Amino acid sequence: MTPEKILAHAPKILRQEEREAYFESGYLLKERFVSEAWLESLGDVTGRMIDESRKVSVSDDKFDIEDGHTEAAPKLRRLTQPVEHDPVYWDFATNSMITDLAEDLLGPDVKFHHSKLNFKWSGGGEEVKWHQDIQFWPHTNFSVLTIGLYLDDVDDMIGPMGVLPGSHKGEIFDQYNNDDQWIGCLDDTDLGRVALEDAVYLKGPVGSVTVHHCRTLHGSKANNHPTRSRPLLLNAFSSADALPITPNPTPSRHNGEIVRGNAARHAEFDPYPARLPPDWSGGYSSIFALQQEEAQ
Ligand SMILES: O=C(O)CCC(=O)C(=O)O
Repeated sequence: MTPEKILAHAPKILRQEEREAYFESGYLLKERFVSEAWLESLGDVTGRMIDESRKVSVSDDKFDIEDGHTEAAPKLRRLTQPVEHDPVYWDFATNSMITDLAEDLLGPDVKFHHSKLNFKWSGGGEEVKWHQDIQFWPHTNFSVLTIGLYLDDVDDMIGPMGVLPGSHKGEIFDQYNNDDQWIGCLDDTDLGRVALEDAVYLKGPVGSVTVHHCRTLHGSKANNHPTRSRPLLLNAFSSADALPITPNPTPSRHNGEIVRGNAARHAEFDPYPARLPPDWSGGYSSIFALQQEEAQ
């Protein structure tokens, strides 16, 4: 759905200026946006997930673990598809203030794409290199976005989400290396052409929410804080009329579910000039493993 058509619908939770600012800059930060009640439920279930991960010694399709993860001292990179693992995560994605937020920025018909919980653990939690999302999951149009929720206070010390304002209106980069392997981020040559000095880092207390457009360049630094992790719960949605054109790299039973309004009767199309991702129909590891060029 185009920004003009979306803006013509009355907003549910944002001010009209905030919606316009999102379409102009490709990102939004809403501090203290999520209620205490949701934060408590999400905190409880996330604590249980971390405990469950103590039994894991190699990454699997649920837990993506860092080197040095042990039962006594877990070190998680990611909980993949939280919505598959506990109904609280699905309720939050589909029946909370972030669903209203998605509707305000995607229009009345909203489709769920996927979710993930990036922990960026204390004591070296990995950086996320600069990348755009749409090359991971190309759609017939660009009305696709990701909403992040900070499950703890986030400041510069623990690797906040960084975005490059306005980059959603620019180039869609090739996220392959010179050996033609997918790396899921810009290579050094492309990065050299990007004005990273203009990056904005989205910080805020627990409950703050970030939104980034599927073409916005974004990334985050390592977390070298000795004790504080940076759990960021991410949920991706699209307008119902944006249809995926490649297999979802992180399949779940909820992929493609309509969470607001109705299914689309027609697809809307924007030209998609970028290169397609590899064929992940047989499985995908994680952005961390791919960006670090770990053995697949
Ligand atoms: O965790 C972050 O800081 C960024 C996450 C991200 O961009 C991703 O997982 O695609």
